[in-house]
Amino acid sequence: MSKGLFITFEGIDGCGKSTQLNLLKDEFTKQDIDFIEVREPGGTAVGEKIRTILLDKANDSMTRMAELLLFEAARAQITEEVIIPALNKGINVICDRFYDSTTAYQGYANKMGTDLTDFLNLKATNETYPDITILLDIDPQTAYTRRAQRGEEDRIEKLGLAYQEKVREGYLELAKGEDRIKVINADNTPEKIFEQIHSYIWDLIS
Ligand code: T5A
Repeated sequence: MSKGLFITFEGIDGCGKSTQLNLLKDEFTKQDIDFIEVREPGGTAVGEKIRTILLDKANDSMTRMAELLLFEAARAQITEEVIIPALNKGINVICDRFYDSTTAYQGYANKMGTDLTDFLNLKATNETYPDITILLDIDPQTAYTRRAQRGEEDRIEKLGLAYQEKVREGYLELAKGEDRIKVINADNTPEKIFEQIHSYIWDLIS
């Protein structure tokens, strides 16, 4: 049996990942393609508890190292409990964020260093790599305006536009060295963005 395809979505806060992920889910469902959807941090009972701690804005005293290790703990749990078993059964996995988020947010923007984040990412995932990563690139102000319509900000969103700019730079730097990362301009209509995602993913499926 061939392994499932591991597809991840990445980008700064409010870049439109969930919107595109939903369009992909609809398309997979229409075409009777087997998949599961997961998100990071979260996606397991343990992971959802860690997510609550990470995003709670009352936890503004959280150190950068504690934050990094909590993201990795949630990732270790979902990778072993959900992602690897699904891929081994031939089920495609669509994941809203994976270890590239840690590289961009903690490695680059929080300056923890990518040597450390690369090492922890590999350990937490038992070297499970995405087959394709869709990076939705957008300027932080546009993403902020979109997010603002939704209301309250979480602990990480509260770090502001300059922080999101560093995250964006981190992602773009990372994409330069990784063929699997497809950078897509997310300042477009959802339909136009999805056309490009569709073409990248169907190249792999067919
Ligand atoms: N994090 C996560 C780390 O720091 N390290 C890590 O290792 C990991 C895994 C997760 C937070 O944790 C951080 C990153 C995050 O700060 P989250 O709640 O999952 O928190 O946050 P996000 O992943 O950023 O999810 P959001 O829901 O905030 O944003 P999305 O999914 O990117 O955006 P979406 O699709 O919900 O769209 C946002 C708004 O824009 C509109 C939508 O309708 C919605 O209102 N929209 C568009 N409007 C116009 N044109 C388009 N093309 C649009 N697409 C969407």
